[in-house]
Amino acid sequence: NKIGVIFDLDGVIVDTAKYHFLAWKDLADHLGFEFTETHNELLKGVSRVRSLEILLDIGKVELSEEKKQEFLISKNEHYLQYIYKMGPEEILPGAAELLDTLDTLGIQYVLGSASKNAPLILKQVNLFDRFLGIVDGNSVSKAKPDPEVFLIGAEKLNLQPEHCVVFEDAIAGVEAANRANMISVGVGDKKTLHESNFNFNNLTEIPDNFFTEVISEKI
Ligand code: G16
Ligand code: MG
Repeated sequence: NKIGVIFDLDGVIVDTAKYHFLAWKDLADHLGFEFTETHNELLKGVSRVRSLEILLDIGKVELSEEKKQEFLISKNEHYLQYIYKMGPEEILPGAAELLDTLDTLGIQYVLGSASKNAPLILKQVNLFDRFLGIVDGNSVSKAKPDPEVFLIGAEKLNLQPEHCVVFEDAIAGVEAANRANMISVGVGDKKTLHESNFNFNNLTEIPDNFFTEVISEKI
């Protein structure tokens, strides 16, 4: 029973949500309304365009298409200032060890992220070359919770969806994995991610026999 793994990026491999927050908050300040960390939760795993729409809803602000495009560009430029300062020390606990384990077991893995900056971020933390493939916000036409991003991931792994294990921190991502007929592993709060097939607070909690026994028994 050959299996493969698909990793989400933000919230699983690195925490870029804190940089998205700073850049979105700056835009909200500019537009004259409050944008909190609680609001920021709503943007996790959501595409850039959709994030702006949610932000504008929060501030009850209406903008022309032209203005929206302008702010999408300036937000991303601001966000990238933080990304360029990232290094391998920002890899989340357990992530590098998990990739080592998969290498040892001969299990292949790809990235399945909503971010259009995913290749750059992986390069910043020196993980780019380790992934068999990258499916990101540039490769999909439908954002999570649509399963497209993970189904393309399965193609890259050359595996049936049922043989793919998805690590996700966002509700939309868990839903996308479930809709793709994959095994979903929620990383983070169990109550929030209750739809996932398995759940861990972080990647250090994954038991040694997870791939060799737990997952293989499920498929
Ligand atoms: C990430 C973040 C989202 C962000 C999205 C798009 O998704 O969680 O908050 O809006 O990427 O990012 P960008 O503006 O870089 O294209 P993921 O799927 O890696 O968790
Ligand atoms: Mg995520």
